[in-house]
Amino acid sequence: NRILLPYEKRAELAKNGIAKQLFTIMATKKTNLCLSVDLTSTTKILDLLEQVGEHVCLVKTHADIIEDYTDDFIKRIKQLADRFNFLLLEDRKYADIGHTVSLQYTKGLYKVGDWADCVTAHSLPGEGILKALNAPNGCDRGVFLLAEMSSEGNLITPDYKEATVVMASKYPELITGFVCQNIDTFKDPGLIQLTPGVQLESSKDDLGQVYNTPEKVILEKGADVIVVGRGIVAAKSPVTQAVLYKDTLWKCYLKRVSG
Ligand code: 5BU
Repeated sequence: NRILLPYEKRAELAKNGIAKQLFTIMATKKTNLCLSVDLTSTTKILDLLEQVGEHVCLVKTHADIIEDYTDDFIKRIKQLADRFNFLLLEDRKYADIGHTVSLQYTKGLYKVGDWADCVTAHSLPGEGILKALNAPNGCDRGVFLLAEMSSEGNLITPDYKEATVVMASKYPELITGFVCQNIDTFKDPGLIQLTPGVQLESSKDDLGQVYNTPEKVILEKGADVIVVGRGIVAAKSPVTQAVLYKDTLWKCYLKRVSG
C-alpha cells in the first residue's frame, strides 16, 4: 500500500525527476505542506514566501491572477525556491490541443516552461497534451494530471478518472502524480497524490469549494502533498497559521507511516 511507505522510500521508486525531488524535500524538511499563494501582488507573494518558505515543500501559483507580473518576479521567486529548498507548481490546468498547449507552456507573458518545476493539466484533450508539456532542453519537469477535483458538482466520472490514470502510465518520466481526492485513484508508490480543498475544519466556500480536514485527507484519502490556500493566506497571521498547518499535516503523515 503506497500510503504506508515513507517519503524517502517513495523517492527511490519515483520515475519522474520532480517527484523524486519533492519526496526528498518532504523527507528532509519534514513538511508536506504546499502553499497555494493565491495573491494578486508580487510584493505580497514574495513577502509571504520570505516568511514561510522554510515551512513548505511546494509553492503553487496562478501566474495569471497576478496584477504586476514581471520577469523580475520570477527571478526573485526562483531565488527563494533555491534558498528555502521548495519547488514551484504553476496550477495552469492546461486543457487544449497539444499544439496550443505547447505555445501556452513556452510562450506569451508567462513562459511557464522556463521556471515552473511542474504544472497541472487536464487529461480531457487526450495524450497530445502530455507530449506538449515535455521538458525544455533536458531540464527536470513534471506534470500533475487532474484525476479528480475538490469542487462540488464537478463532471469527472469514475471512468474518466480511470482513463486518466491509464494515460499517465504511458508517460512515467513526465508524470509527477495526480491532483485527486481519493486513495483509490492510483497505486504506484512512485507517484504523488496532491490534494487541494483542505482546511483545519470541514467546510465549504460560497463558490463550490469543499474542504476536508488534514486527518481525513492524509489518513483516509491518501494525500501526500496537501494544498492550502485561504486557510493560510487569508488568516490574520499567515505565518503562525502556516506553522500550525505544517505541524498538523506532518503529525498525520507520521501517524500514517507508523502503521
Ligand atoms: P483554497 O484557498 O485552499 O481553497 O485554494 C485551493 C487552491 O487549489 C486554489 O488555487 C485552486 O485553484 C486549487 N484547486 C482546488 O481548489 N481544487 C482542485 O480540484 C484543483 C485545484 Br485541481
